[in-house]
Parts: sequence; C-alpha cells; structure tokens
Amino acid sequence: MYKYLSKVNSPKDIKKMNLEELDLLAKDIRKFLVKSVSQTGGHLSSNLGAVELTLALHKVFDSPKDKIIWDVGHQAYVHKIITGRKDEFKNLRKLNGLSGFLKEEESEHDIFDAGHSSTSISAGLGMGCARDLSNENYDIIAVIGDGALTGGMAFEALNLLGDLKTNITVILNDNEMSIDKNVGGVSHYFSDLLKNSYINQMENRIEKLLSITSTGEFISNTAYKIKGKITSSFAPQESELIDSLGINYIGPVDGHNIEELIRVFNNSKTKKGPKFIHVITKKGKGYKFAELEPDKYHGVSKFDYREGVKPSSSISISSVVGTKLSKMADKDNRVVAVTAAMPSGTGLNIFQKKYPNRFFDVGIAEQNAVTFCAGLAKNGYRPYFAVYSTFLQRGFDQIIHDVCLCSRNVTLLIDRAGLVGNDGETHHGMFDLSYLNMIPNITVMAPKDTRELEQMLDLSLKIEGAIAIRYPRGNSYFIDTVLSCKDENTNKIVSNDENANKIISNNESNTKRKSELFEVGSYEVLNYGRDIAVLAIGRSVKEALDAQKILKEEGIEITVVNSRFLKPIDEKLLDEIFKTHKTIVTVEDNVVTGGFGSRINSFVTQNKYDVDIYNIGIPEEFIKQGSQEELYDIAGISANKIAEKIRSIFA
Ligand SMILES: Cc1ncc(C[n+]2csc(CCOP(=O)(O)OP(=O)(O)O)c2C)c(N)n1
Repeated sequence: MYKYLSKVNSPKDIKKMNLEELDLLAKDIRKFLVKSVSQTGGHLSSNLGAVELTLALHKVFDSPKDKIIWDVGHQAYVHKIITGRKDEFKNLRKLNGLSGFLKEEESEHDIFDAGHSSTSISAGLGMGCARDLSNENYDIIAVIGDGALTGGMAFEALNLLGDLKTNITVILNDNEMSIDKNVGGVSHYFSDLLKNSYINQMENRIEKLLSITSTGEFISNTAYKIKGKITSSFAPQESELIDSLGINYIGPVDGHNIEELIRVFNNSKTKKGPKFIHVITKKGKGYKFAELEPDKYHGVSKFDYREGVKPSSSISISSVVGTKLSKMADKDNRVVAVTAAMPSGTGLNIFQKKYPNRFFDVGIAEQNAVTFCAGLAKNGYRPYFAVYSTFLQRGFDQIIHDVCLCSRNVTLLIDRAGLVGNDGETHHGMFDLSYLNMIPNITVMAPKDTRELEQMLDLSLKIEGAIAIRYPRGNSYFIDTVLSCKDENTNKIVSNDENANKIISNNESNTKRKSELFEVGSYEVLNYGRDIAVLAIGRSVKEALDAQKILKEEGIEITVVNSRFLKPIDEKLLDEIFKTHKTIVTVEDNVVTGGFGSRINSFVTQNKYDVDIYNIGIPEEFIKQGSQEELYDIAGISANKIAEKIRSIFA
C-alpha cells in the first residue's frame, strides 16, 4: 500500500533514495499520517507541513551522530516514522504506546525531550558548547516553529548564540501559524520578508488555483507537480534582524521543495558558526481539510479522514469559561482576557469574537502574559489569564514578583489542571496547587463542577487581589447530589443518613449553594457519614462522591466535604469535622507533596487536633500518557482507588 514508505526503516534508507523517490515517499508519508492520526488522534497539520523538511534533514545530516532537536516535538511524527517507529503509530499517545512528543528513552534519534515550547535553541546551544569543550565534531540542528519563536526563551538563546558564535544551525519552520494564527512583530517581520519575494506572489496565486481545482481529501499529484515546477525557489533575502544578532541568515527556502532544501542544508554544512535557515512551509499541506483549517487539525481526536473532523456536540469546560467571561465583560468593562497562544484551547476565542479589543494573545509567552496582566491590573483593569496549568509553570516568578507581591487584581484561569491524558508527562497540570500553596496574597479555588466554576468566576469580581481558579480538562459536568441538608429550625446541617447521629452545624454555604454565591473560604458538606471524613478539592470531589457510593454498599459511611478553596481554608467547618471524625482523608488531583493535603496537615498540626490524617494525591513522580481514566486509576485518585484506600484505612 505504501510502496516507498515500506522501504524505510531507518534514516539510512532515506539516504539511498533519489529526489523522485523522496517526493513519492513524501506522498506516502502524508497518506500514512492522515490515516493513522485519524484513527488514534494526535497532532496532524504541523506534521503534514514538515514532511519534506524532515526528509531533507535526514538525507543531509547523519542522525543520531548529528543532533536534530525538535522544538515542542508535536511536529516530529515524520522523524519518528523514518527512525524506525512507523509500526508503533497504531499505539500513538496510548498507555505504554508511542509518545506524541520526543522521548530520549524511546529512540537514540530523539535528542532532547520536549513538550513545552521554545527550548530547542537553548538546548542545542548548550550541547554545542559541550561538544566544542570535548573537541567533538558533529552538527547540531534546532528546528523551531514561528509560533515557538514567540517564546522569550528562544530569543534569549539567539542572543547568546550570536555572542558565543557556536557552530549550530537554527531552522525556522515558518508557516505563519502557531496553533491559531501566529502573533507578534517578529512574525510580521518574517512574513514581510517573504512577501517581498516575487516568487511568493506567484505561489499564492497557484495555491488559490489549487484549492479551486483539487477535489477529494488529498490534493492531486499533478497539482503538486505544476506547482513544484513554478515555485522551484525563493529569491534569497537578507534579514537585518538575524544578521544583526551575529547569526548568518539563509532564506527564505521553499519547505516543500526537497531538492532546494537538500541544497541549502548541504551548503550550510560547509559554513561554520551560527546559522539561521528560514524555511517556508504550509501547515496541513496535502490534506485539503487541514490546509483549509490548519488550526482545527493541529490536535485532533479520532475522526473519519474522508469526511474530516465533525463539530463536537459536547460542551467543554473551557468553552463554558469563555462564554461566562464574555457575559462578565458585558456588565463590567474592566474585564479583559489574555491568552498565551491558546485562544481556542482555553475557550477565549469566544471572548475574542465578542470583544476583540479587550482580548490579548501574547504568543507562546506565559511569563510575559502574567506580568502583562499585572500591568493591566495596575491601571485598573481586571485581567483574566486563561492558561493550561502545565504552561503556567513558566510564569512562576512573575506570579510571585509582579502579581502577588503587590496584590494585583489578576485572575489566573488554570485550565487542564490534574492529569490531562494522552499528551503525557510534559502536559499534566499536577503542580499548581503545590506552588500556589506557598505564595502569599493569593486566593486559590477549585470548583467541584462547572456550575460552581461559573460561581467562582462571579465571585472573582468581588475579591480584591490575586486569584487562581483551577479546573480540569474535559466536558462540562454537574454534581447534583445534595446528600446532606439543612434543618430549617436549627439552621444546622443534618445528615440524611439515619445511622448518623452527629450534626455539623451552621454550614451556611450549603443553604446558599443553589442560587447565591458562597463566601470566600467556605466549604460545603455534600454527605455525612459517621466513619471517615473525606476532604476533597476540585475534580476530586466527584471521585470522592463516587467512592462514597461504593463504600456505602459495603457499610462504610463517609463524610464528603467539597473543599472549594486551597486557601483560605474553612477553619470553622474543619474544626467541626475534626471534632466529629477521628479519621480524615484528603483527596486532590495534584501531586501529593505540598498541595491541598499538605495545607490541611499543617492546620491539623498547628491546632493539635487529635485525628489520623491520610493524604491521597498524585505520587511524586512523572505520570506517563494514557487516557485520563487510566491515569487517574494509575495515580490512585480514581473513585475506585480512593475507595480501596479508605477500605484499607477502615480495616
Ligand atoms: C510553553 C508552551 N505553551 C504552549 C504550548 C502549546 N503549543 C503546542 S504547539 C503550539 C504552537 C506551535 O506553533 P509552531 O511552533 O509555529 O509550530 P507549528 O505547529 O505551527 O508547526 C503551542 C502554542 C506549548 N507546547 N508550550
């Protein structure tokens, strides 16, 4: 079926192929990518755009002796295919399967683990300096996208590279797209450079023609050939920006012309010192649906490749956030929204459509985003920075130094908190509760369900100072089990459990939970049980309630508390819980070290409560890829695993 791809088991096989064979191999690879990713899900359009670039790199350079470093790693599927891993694509991103990013432990050709953006030039430069200190001789190539180049770290590395004059090659894979349309002055600079080229104007006209004439899901072979003949090369340009850093700019180069790429790479090999090769590619190349909507095909779930990705009927938690924030902005013109290159992922594209002037995409620059928000807040606005938990790690110091130190009104909307699933260890949001726990001047909340998330957003406008709201990846969900209820006469929370004879008093939030906003720092008892009290936070509340049902069947009665705030904690309610229960279990979808459980432990110790306390959370280790369900179970924070733990404590 794949005549040329079937001949490729290692980069050596590429070296034997002539140009015509490489072109045909590229076609085979595109078909393989589309079919395979449509069955497993994964990153598609970035890989379709990097086919010829990858083939040319492996044709010219000698991997793994020469080091090809891929930034982020989401576009390295072709690299994986030709480095002996094509048969493993059926298990791409699955538990124990092929990683969707680079993994040193997976192959000697994966030179530097990645997943987060903008690290390749720093890594390559460090390796280059080490190579020179050891008097070794090989090439180092860092391949970075124009999106990843918006990250400050990439510029810090370029700045140093020009100074050190180390012999490494930076390849800019420029498709003018991050996940969504790329932003920023540097991106405009490079597209202007390209627009100056006459050939590019021709290219655009041909592209338009092709999109009219091509039918079906794959763009026709003849169409490719015509285009290849006309746009055989770009006119070389100079780049003041790159040259002024002391780095030799080469380009622009047509990133879909293998012959041209090979020629340029061979030529650059002969030159010593830092080089920057500007390669122009098209995201989604060769698969019509992805060419038309490259953002939609950046990361996909399983789909029918003949029909393309169909709109999802489910509502994601992120989109609820985008919609709610837009509604808040209707009423309060201080509300502004900020993303670091993830408008669609975080749901902020909804806000962007409605309030383009109050929406800011800062590029893949999370630390910049945090301090940018601090500036907006300083001048009276209420910025909401929606960001994946794992990427917010980049802004740690800025949260302390620019936001919390001066108690600025910045709200961090921490999406994808907890275990995210198939993206694996670089992407889990499992540290935020721990690092936010230790920072002064910040209110940290985690809702039990989507309704409570909206309430927290409402509450955020009533709170002064820094705020963080963390919520998981997935679809909107609601918890509707009001298991304990309020006694109207005594104004006390009583159990619905006839066996229980204890009363938790005056937990006001329970009475208000349906309609009104709860107080800052107030917890909520969702069920009362005589045996053990479980304090759960965020998504773990749902797991704890499911565990409660499992255990009830076995005759073990547990209290479940929705601990909405990491801080401030509900000291009053906790006091009652600790006086009425001897055994306490905390549950969180964060690393067990330093997070919610740890805060409760300190409270117990400081106040000398006579309770036994057990912490359930993600163990202090990196959790690999798999489905979210599999990983919650592996990490010991699923309902079943919580029930198992409680059973053993009870025994
Ligand atoms: C620090 C960080 N923030 C956000 C992301 C999410 N992300 C993954 S790929 C990507 C876009 C990368 O664009 P580019 O480098 O141009 O590569 P392309 O997909 O266009 O080939 C983003 C924002 C990330 N991986 N790391």
